[in-house]
Amino acid sequence: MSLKSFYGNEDNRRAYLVAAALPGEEDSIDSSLDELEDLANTCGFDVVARTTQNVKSISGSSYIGSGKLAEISEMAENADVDHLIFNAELSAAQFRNIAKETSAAVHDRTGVILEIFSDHARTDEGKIQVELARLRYRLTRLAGKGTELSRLGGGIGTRGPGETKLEQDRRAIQRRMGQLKKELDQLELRRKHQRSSRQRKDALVAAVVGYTNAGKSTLMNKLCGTDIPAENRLFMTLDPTARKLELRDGISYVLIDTVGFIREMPKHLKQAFKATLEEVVEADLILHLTDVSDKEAAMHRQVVDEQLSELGAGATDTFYIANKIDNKS
Ligand SMILES: Nc1nc2c(ncn2[C@@H]2O[C@H](COP(=O)(O)OP(=O)(O)OP(=O)(O)O)[C@@H](O)[C@H]2O)c(=O)[nH]1
Ligand SMILES: [Mg+2]
Repeated sequence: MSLKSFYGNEDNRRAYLVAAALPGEEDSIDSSLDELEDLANTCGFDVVARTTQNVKSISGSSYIGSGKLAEISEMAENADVDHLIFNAELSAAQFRNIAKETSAAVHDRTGVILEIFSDHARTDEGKIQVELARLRYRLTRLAGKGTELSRLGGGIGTRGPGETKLEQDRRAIQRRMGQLKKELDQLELRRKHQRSSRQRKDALVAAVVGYTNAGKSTLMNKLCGTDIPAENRLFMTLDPTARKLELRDGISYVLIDTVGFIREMPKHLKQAFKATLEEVVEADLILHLTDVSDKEAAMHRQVVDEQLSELGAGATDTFYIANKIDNKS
């Protein structure tokens, strides 16, 4: 499904970004919002303003304080802004309570990332992985709703109004997820065969990894003559591409372009893209690219290292590559 059909054919894509900053986060919140704006732009939104509320703790019911929420909602209405994008993964309850307070459409960071992934998936495997992640995300939302409605029903033994429908929805989602997992298992087998035939060819497998937009596909295109789409947009690449590279030292390499990393990668995506990320775990070498012209380069590098360790690739021989050095001021 394209982004356009997901959001309907509406023309108004004007959006506000909304963040809560905990004590100690006041300084880093701007760069976090810069990234959210890049994500929103990639998703086709036109960000017109951002609001940050400094809070002692995140509100479990509405993420930010209810007074601030009412203020933002009124501002949005007056400025003809139809979308509020929150800089977090909202819980089911937060989502519902916020939606009650505003006429604007409510989005969270995870939802925006999932939409970008959905729009950029090209292969069968990529599409299935994204659909699985989106269904898991929907299921968490439904779970919250179900609990609330069954409480409305009066407790044990009685069914809440609409609960049956919710149960049906939940079961339908679970059925679809089961189907998708089976399909994914088949594709994973094929991927494993491809990997072992690559290993038999005596080539060194090098995975090109890095934060999203670091320049991985551009490097791969230059070195291997591939034609992977490379643009100044986040998560352009979801599906790995492998290509042979013969160097003058006589060693044969297979380079693999991979999906980018981001801080606080939604857990549903991590889970769904496990098979793809196996390519990185099984590689002989890691070429870790960092966009050194980005003011958050050090954080990007740390996030990627942490996520590689989490995947089990922390001990793989790694070459750190400073990219976009021409762009550094
Ligand atoms: N100035 C400059 N720009 C670069 C360099 N390498 C890549 N870019 C640009 O950076 C943007 C992102 O490049 P990609 O190759 O798509 O980056 P990626 O890491 O594959 O990104 P994702 O697949 O979205 O995670 C593109 O607009 C490239 O033209 C470089 O060395 N210098
Ligand atoms: Mg890429």
